[in-house]
Amino acid sequence: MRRLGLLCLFCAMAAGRVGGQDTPAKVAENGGAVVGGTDLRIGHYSASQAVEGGCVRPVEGAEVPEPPDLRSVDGFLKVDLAFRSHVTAKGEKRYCYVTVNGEIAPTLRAKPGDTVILNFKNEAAGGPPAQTGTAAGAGHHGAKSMSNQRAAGAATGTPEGTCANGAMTPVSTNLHFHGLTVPAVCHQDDVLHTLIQPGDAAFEYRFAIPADEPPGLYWYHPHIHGFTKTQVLGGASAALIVEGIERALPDLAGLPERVLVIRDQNLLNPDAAPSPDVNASLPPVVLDADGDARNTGTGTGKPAEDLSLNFVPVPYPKYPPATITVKPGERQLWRVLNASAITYLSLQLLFDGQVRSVEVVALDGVPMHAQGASGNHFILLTHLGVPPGGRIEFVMKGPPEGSRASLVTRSVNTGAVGENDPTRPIANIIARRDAPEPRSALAKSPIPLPPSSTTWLRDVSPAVVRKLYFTETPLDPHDPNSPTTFFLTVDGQTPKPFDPASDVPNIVARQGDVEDWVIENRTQELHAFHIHQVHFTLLEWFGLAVNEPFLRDTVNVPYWDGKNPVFPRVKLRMDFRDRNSVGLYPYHCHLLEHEDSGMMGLIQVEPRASVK
Ligand SMILES: [Cu+2]
Repeated sequence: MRRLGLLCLFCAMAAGRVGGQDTPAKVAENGGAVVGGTDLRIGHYSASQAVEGGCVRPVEGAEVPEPPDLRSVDGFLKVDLAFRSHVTAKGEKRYCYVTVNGEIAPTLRAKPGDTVILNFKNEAAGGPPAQTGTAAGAGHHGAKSMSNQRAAGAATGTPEGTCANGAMTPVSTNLHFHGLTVPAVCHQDDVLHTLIQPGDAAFEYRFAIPADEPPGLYWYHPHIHGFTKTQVLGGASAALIVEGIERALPDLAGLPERVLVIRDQNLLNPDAAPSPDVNASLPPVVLDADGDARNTGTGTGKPAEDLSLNFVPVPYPKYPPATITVKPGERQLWRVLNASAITYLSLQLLFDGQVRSVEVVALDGVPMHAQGASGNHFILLTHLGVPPGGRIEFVMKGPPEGSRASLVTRSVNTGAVGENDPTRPIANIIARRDAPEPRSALAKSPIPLPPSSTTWLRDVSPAVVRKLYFTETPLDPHDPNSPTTFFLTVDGQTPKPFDPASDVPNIVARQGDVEDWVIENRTQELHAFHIHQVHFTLLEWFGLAVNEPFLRDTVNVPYWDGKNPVFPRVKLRMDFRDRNSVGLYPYHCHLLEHEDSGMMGLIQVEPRASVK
C-alpha cells in the first residue's frame, strides 16, 4: 500500500496481492474468417439468433467477437435501440441492448460536436402492464412527480413527456452515458427522473457530444435506483467511443483498435467445487448477505460472479479462457471497459508466463495529459487496476508467433467483508500471421487537436474542501451477514441512505469552481467512488501524494482494517468548470449493489451567475 510514488494506477486495484453503422459489405468482410480450421465469427451475432434467443451469447472459449459499431454520419448518430430481457432455460436472467438489425450491445461512435439521437424502446419481458402517461409515484422506492420532469424537459427545449413515468421496477429502465459531460437533464443524461416502462413509446435521447469532450472510451448502462445491479449484471451495458484519440495522441495514428468489454454475471456453475488444478489450496466458501462469495484473503476460491469478455463467458470453476487472435508483434490499441456490476479487475498480460508491460494512454475516456510523465505519451504498467465502471486504454504488442500469451485478472483484495475476486484467466492470446485485422483502425494522418486552453486541473486552487465518507450498517450489528444499509455521507450531515423521492441535494457547488473532496472509507470493504457529469484527478492515496497525468470518473477507495485509528481515504480534485456540469446529479459507489442499497448522494451545481 505504501509503495506509491509518482503514479497511483496501482491504487485502483487495491493491492491485488497474488503476484454511422457499418455497411453490409464491411460487415460481411469482417463477419467471419477461417483460421487454422476454426470458424472465427469475429463481428456480429446474427439477427435470427437474436430474435430467437433474445440476448444471445457466444459459447465458452470462443473467439472474442468485436461489438457491432454504430457510427455517426454527417454529424449525427441516429440509432433505434431496444432494451430486452429474457430468462434462459437454466434460469439465468439476461438483459441486453439490441439494434433493429438484431445486433447486441453496439458500440456507439461519435465525434466531438456530433449529435446523438437514440430512439430507445423498453421491450423487456415480464414487466407490469404499461403505465404510459401516468406518474404513479408508487413502488417501494417511490418516484418523482411528473411536474419535476416537465420542468426539466422544458428547460432544455427537448420534448416534454415521459421522464417520470411510473414506478421503478426490475423492468423499468433508462440510460446513463457514463463519463460524458452532457447535461443531466431530461432526454439527455438525467437518471433521477427518467423511467421508461415496457410498452411505452420509444423514448428519445438527444444530446450533443461537447466539442471539447476528450476523445476516448465511455459507456452506457441503466441507472434505475434499486435495480441497476440486476440489469447490468444481466448484460445491459455497452461501449460509447468519442472518436479521435489519435488527434490527442498522434503516436497512436493508424493503430488497429479493439473494444474489450469485461462484464460480470451470475455464476453459471454456482454449486461446483473450486477446480483443484486452478487453485492449489482451497479456502472455504463463505457467503455474504447478498449470497455472494466473500473475500477469502487468498486470491483463490469461488468468485462472487463469473466474468465474460465481449459476452464470451469464462465461468468458474475451470475458467476456460476466451480467445483473442492477433498478428505476431502487431501493435493494437486495446480499449478495455470494466462493465461489471460488482467485480474489481486487476488486469495483466502474460507472455510465456512472464508479465508484460503495456503502454497506458488513457483512463476513463480521457487521454493522458500533454504535460504528463516528462513529455511521454504513455505510461508503462504491468498491473491495470480497473474499478467497476472504469476504463483503461493501452497499446498492446502482439506476442511472437508460437508463444503462449494470456490476459488475466489478478485477485483484488476487497477487504474482510468484500466479495471474492480471485485470480483467473480471461483470454488466451493467439498470434498467427493470418489473423484477421480488427474491424477498426485509428486515422493514419490525424489533424492534431489544438492545445487545450483549460488550465490543467492540478494547477487550479480549490474553492472548497469537503469530506465524504462511506459507512454501512448491518441490521444486526453482531451479524455482518444480516441485510445491510449503505451510506455515502457528507461530513457534518446525518447519514441517510439515498432517497429517490427527494431532490434535495447533499452538496451545492458552483459552476466554474474546482473543489477538493476527501473520500473516506469507514467500512471493511473496498468501494468505488463515481460522480456523473464531471471528471476528477487523484491527488492523494492514503495520505500520500500522487501525481498521475490522468483524469478519472471512478476511483477505488481502500477498505478499513477495523483497527487503524485513521480511516483510509483518497483526495480528489473535482472539476466543475465545464458549463455542462450545471444541474442536479448523483455521486455514488459504483459497486452497484451498494448504490442500489443507498450509497449515493446528490450534488446541485449552480450556474455561476446565480450564486450570491
Ligand atoms: Cu461500495
